[in-house]
Amino acid sequence: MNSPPELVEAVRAASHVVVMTGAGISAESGVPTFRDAQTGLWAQYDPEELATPGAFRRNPRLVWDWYSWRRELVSQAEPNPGHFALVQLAAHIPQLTLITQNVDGLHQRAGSQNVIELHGNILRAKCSADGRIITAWPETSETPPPCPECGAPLRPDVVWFGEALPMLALNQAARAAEQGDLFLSIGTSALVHPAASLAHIALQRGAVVAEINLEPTPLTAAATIAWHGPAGQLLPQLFRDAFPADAFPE
Ligand code: BJW
Repeated sequence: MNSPPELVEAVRAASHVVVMTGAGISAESGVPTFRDAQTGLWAQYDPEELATPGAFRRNPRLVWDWYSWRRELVSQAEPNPGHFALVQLAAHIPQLTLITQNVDGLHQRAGSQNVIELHGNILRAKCSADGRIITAWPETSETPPPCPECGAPLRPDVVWFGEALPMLALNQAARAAEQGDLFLSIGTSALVHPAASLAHIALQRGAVVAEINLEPTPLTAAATIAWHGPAGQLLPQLFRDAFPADAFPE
């Protein structure tokens, strides 16, 4: 299945591509999405009990253990052809800004650089008292483990519902959305704000907005181009169609 010709043209013509990814790009690495009906995390777990500041206040042990389970899953996952295709794309376009809602670090492990993480990273923790970022913590009998600096409970360094996104990351992402000439929304249900607003900022600024996702989303009707299928297949195909001379044979 070939890429939509207008998307191939837009990729070749672009001087600044802005890519925003969501959980769907890591699905083929075995990392569960959130909202897919059968396999998404929210089909099995209640976000109100696990992914809000109130949940952590009420039951820090439950929340820490759930994130430890997910951290383990992510540690065992490997980047897939979708992640790698974005690394190749970045090498063929004058400027590519990669924004992700994912907390799994798989883009970086694939080789992408300067990834803007809007919702944090599950492999890091932070102090629940002062927000200090902690990248390594000793295993102790306490759950959650205490902050090595002040002893307050650690929490995962992710953005829960009702929390502000990291200001620097959000500002960088918004600026890129304003400046790019092609915006790719990949593997996201386009439901969670402010991340979902970035595609609309790009549209308002006249960029071509292309959705690459397994299924239609609230963005589909507004997008310039919508291409539905698994990102791990569509992104390598897009790279092959846009830059055939540099693509590895299938
Ligand atoms: C594939 C595929 C394959 C599958 N290939 N595709 C405006 C309007 C309405 C509400 C709000 C608004 N502004 C703010 C809100 C509230 C809220 C919100 O957006 N709620 C909506 C749900 C209604 N937003 C917030 O609370 C945000 N904070 C905020 O706004 O703060 C304001 C504030 C300012 C100042 C001070 C204080 C506060 C924070 C949002 C944080 C989101 N956190 C989570 C958890 C992160 C940690 C963790 O991992 O546990 O982030 S929730 C979850 O959703 C996670 C994701 O990053 C995020 C987005 O999900 P994503 O990536 O789109 O995944 P899915 O599962 O939804 O979709 C996957 C898609 O992939 C599907 O479409 C599949 O079809 C597809 N797919 N396989 C291609 N192989």
